[in-house]
Amino acid sequence: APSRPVRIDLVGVATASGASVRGCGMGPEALRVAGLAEALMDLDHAVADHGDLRRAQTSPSTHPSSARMPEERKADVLEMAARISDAGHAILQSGHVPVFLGGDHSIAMGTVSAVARYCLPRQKPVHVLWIDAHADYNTPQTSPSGNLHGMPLALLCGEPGFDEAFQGDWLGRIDAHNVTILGARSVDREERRLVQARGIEVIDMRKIDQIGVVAAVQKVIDKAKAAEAHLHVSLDVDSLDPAIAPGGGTLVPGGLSYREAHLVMEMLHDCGLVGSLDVVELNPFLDHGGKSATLLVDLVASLFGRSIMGEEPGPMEFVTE
Ligand code: EXY
Ligand code: MN
Ligand code: MN
Ligand code: MN
Repeated sequence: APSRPVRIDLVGVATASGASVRGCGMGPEALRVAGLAEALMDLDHAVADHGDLRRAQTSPSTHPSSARMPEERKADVLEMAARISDAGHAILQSGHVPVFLGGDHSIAMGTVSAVARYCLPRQKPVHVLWIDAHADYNTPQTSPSGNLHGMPLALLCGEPGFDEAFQGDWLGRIDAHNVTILGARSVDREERRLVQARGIEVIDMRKIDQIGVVAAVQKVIDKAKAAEAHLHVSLDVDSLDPAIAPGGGTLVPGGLSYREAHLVMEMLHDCGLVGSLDVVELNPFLDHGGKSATLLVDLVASLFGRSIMGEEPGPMEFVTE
């Protein structure tokens, strides 16, 4: 059992408006079917499921399409981000650990903004660990696709190029120096230029191959620990190798292996700094019999203290009061 059970609040965000492929709006339900709440309760945590944030009405025009950022989809993403930010902020205020179930990765505009709204006024720095095949650092100008799930980090880091419609709690909330991207292997040319110019730390797959996940994750942990930061983990299913996690709309070969991903989560648990989590981009329509959903549940369980021999590795110091 974990040395310190926490209260975990699950918030589903049933949307795919930031993606071009339909289906990740069903992600929250697949994670429930795969036993997410049960796995966490099995670790003695108290779990409350807040159900899903979703639009009251949907029209075909808000569904992903091949058109480049239609206004309806943009409005959809922004409305959802505002609702997520408020929901997440309330959860953090009540001292619970929010776990956001996507939904496409544009939901991180809202999730990270919630964390920043809560932590920064309390002089608590926020470090964002973005575990992803992609950098998600495009702007509307640099994006090859117009899809907003490829832009949330740029928006959060205050990158210019987003019009007035994007004003909100998320804009420029995060210092680029407090972001680490882990597992990247598909970064667009212009996007790469921005990421480098802002000094964002990218631990790409090549680096992981060279130094191993232990050294890679330890770098992040050391940085967050030195800053006494709240660590927000944003886990994109496509960080994982497509062979073990086929349930995503933007798969890239050469991702994290089963054991690498588990070790990342086990180390993150042991560091005791993680105070919030996103699990995004799971597309049950593309998954193979729940394989990716089940893997994600196991990874979340590892992050919250599941270990092979059940030993207690030390106190879990979750940052929420
Ligand atoms: N970089 C590409 C784009 O901006 O269109 C692909 C982005 C995919 C984003 C995903 C889920 O992390
Ligand atoms: Mn992503
Ligand atoms: Mn991705
Ligand atoms: Mn800085």
